[in-house]
Amino acid sequence: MEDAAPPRTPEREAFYEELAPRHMAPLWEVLRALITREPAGPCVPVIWHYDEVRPYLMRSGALITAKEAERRVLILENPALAGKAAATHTLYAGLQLILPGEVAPAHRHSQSALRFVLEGEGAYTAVDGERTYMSPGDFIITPSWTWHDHGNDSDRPMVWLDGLDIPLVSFFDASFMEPGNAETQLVTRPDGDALARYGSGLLPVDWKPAGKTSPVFSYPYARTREALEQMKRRQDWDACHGLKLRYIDPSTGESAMPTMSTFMQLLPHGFAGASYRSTDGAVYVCVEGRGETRIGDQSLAWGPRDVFVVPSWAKHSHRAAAESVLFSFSDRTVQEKLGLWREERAA
Ligand code: 1HN
Repeated sequence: MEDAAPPRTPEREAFYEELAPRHMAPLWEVLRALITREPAGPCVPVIWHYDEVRPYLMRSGALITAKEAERRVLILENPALAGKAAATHTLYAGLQLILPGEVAPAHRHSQSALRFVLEGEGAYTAVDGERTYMSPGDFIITPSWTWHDHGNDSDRPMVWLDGLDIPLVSFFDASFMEPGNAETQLVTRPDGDALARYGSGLLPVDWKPAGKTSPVFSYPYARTREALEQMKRRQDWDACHGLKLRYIDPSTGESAMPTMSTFMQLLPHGFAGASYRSTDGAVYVCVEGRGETRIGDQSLAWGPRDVFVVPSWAKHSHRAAAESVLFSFSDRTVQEKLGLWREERAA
């Protein structure tokens, strides 16, 4: 295939003008833009430093209540996707604030959501009748079409990163939403119930999966960090990823959520990773440590609670100036199911 479109001639132009009102168009004029040799999406690398973002989040807290806002969130928009409520081509990210005594009322929607806790302790999110109390570094799931509300009974602000598959669901034009008829859903199960039943290497003997999302909806940081800590002892580092784990549905081994993959990785002190790229653009959060991620000719320097984006198919490498832990999420699981996912390591 030639790299340039065929030349336009007056005769061709006249023909195209006849096609337009008939809702037809010549493929050969757009073929190269449609079928690119490599991913060529608009998404660019970007970082939000928590120290810079936090004052704006707190100002939003003075401006509107969680109840009035329904969800008091500052959307993290990719600069190349301004106004589109997207951090990458397929993923939404935002920072949500809930102040002491506030409630974010119950609703449900087709979009799946993940929460990654950044600041505060002891606010809860309720999913399907069970409350999970949140601590920094916890990864919490709100599965598609489950009732969820949040509340902060603690005496400090609570902030978490929301990750949703909003752009993906919009692409399929498959969005449904329903407000709850009570602000807070009825608690029908004790805290920790799901983790005990499904997240301890055991399953209730006659249990059958009811949906496509992990029955464990809270993955506490203490457990994740302990796994990484134990694994460190073998000194078995991946050249690109350090030690990288994926969160799974323990009943299937699949991604914990059907539309988003989630990961936690540890980079040892002094790590200088090899270059890597994959077709899943990702949103990262630094949980601990400090370092930088080089993406093409840019360098994003990160520290705790900073959020950054690595676009699809962008060559990147991580460096860690101190032992560091990074959480990330992407659409990898969707691409894998569709046979589209690719990766490439530096030769
Ligand atoms: C949502 O339901 C939450 O439940 C957060 O906390 C962010 C962004 C768009 C649509 C729904 C939440 C959201 C959202």
